[in-house]
Amino acid sequence: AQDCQVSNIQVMQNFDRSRYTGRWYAVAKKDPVGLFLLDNVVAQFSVDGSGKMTATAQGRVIILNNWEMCANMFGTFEDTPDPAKFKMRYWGAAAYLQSGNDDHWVIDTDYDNYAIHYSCREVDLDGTCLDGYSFIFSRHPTGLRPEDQKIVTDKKKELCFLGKYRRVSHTGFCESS
Ligand code: FEN
Repeated sequence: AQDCQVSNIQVMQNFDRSRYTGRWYAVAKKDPVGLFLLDNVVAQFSVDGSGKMTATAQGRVIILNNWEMCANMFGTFEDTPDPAKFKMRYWGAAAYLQSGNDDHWVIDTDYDNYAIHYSCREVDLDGTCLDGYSFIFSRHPTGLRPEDQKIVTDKKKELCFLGKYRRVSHTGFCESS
């Protein structure tokens, strides 16, 4: 399936949200149009007593007057009939951070090393994604294991985002907050 139709994108089969919990380091991202997180992106997923998934994310942003800040973001997830597809409501701890409602799809993960996330915000008239974002996550702050790199490259192709990702640097900027 590489026709770039959003409706044909394959997601993780039998997604297990409890195995997905914990800390994930963004190692690469494809940005959406508009405001986003620059780098130092770390996400933390949880599942509460009733099974609902929530998450936090941190990342560096530069606000007005070139002020560097660490953005603390929160997300709550609404289930859909597909266990790997969610609707995510998100907002920031600070008022200047944008909030919104995005699709949140888990494309592939082995739970222990890598995860590939995808969100299309706007589907074009031809069924391809006009505006979307995607994160490649690793359990390891040092990056992906060599054996996971081919899997990730193949999935980037399937998402039609190959060549649109940038490496996410981790400099420790958000580690004190
Ligand atoms: C995700 C998974 C874990 C939970 C969450 C995730 C998504 C985070 C998003 C962040 C958006 C950030 C924005 C920043 C912003 C998928 C990692 C929640 C979608 C919108 C600025 C920059 C400059 C400025 C004001 C605001 O608002 N940044 O002057």
